Amino acid sequence: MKFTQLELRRIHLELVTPFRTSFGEQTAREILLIGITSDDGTVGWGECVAMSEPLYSPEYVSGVETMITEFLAPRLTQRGDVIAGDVADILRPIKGHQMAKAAIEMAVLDAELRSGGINLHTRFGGTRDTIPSGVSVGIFSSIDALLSAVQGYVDDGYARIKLKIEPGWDLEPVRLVRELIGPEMGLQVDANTAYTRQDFDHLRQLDMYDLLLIEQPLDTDDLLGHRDLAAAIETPVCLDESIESLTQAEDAVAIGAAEIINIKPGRVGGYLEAVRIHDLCRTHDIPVWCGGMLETGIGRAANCALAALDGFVLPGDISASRRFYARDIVREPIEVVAGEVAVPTAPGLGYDLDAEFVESITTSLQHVSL
Ligand code: NPG
Repeated sequence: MKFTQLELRRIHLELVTPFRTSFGEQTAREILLIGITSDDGTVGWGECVAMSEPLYSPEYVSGVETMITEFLAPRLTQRGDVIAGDVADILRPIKGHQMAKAAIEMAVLDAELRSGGINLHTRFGGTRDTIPSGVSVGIFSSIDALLSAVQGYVDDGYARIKLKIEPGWDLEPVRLVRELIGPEMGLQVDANTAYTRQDFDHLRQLDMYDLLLIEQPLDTDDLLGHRDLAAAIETPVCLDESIESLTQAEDAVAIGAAEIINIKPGRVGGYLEAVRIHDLCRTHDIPVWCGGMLETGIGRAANCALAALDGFVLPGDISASRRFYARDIVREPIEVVAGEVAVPTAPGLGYDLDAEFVESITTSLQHVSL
């Protein structure tokens, strides 16, 4: 397709409740939406998962804006005709910046699918029409507050619980949540790199709570540490932050550092790389699941199509829109019914944008000619 314009639109959404992880607390989400317009007037949207500050990964919203306007958009212009399958190669000379690249590829993919009247779920070929929904539960200032939040999510019907942990907020919360939800319900923990190689004996104590996995306990670049931890504890070690590409996934699997992988399309440079990582993991019998980055209905819709692929054998962090937002920016917010989310089937990524609401929460807007 030939594209004529790129729109960079920053929106502000308040969270319904603060979300605290080992790297900080969020009470609102600044989200960069990328709109791309083709010469036939089709508009595709991408949602960038970068946060306002570089606390989860090096990328952040203002940096992504600069990256796109100064370096990525000109590469698209130079190329002329663009299809989604070529975007990663077109942008490859620019090092890193996976989230910025992913947002562009996502917008092109949406436009391409919309103009062909096809849905992402169909394009990916997922065999399920609904997917199990897991919820991510932040760190609380008291155990009582945690337990009451978890009970609320159990009542909402979620299929599994993920608890954010950090040193000082791990064994006791996990023990009490396991007691609350019973032995059958899926439970996993996410440390967002909060532990070190000195913590193996401590983390081994989590083995008694029958967790599905422990996610990213060690530093992003500590692959060997994760390999050693995987050998030292029974709880399966899952990588998130450490995996930014197919090559890194291959390496981590080869050395035994990733017994499970959390696939986040934004983190790995796009949905198409996410599918390639899924395919690799299937070949190696490595279970995968789809992570979440507090996406709006745009990202949630696309994540559903990805999570419908066969290798996604664990529930993803694809919760209801209202888990984080009182009002979503799409007309049909994601809902959880009996622990499952229906994979959207409208043309494109699968949602219908609520343009008026988006306009009302826009905090900045730039246009770049392509
Ligand atoms: O359900 O969208 C969701 C949130 C899931 O916990 C979640 N995401 O580390 O996986 C993570 C965490 C995160 C959120 C990371 C926002 C970075 C930004």
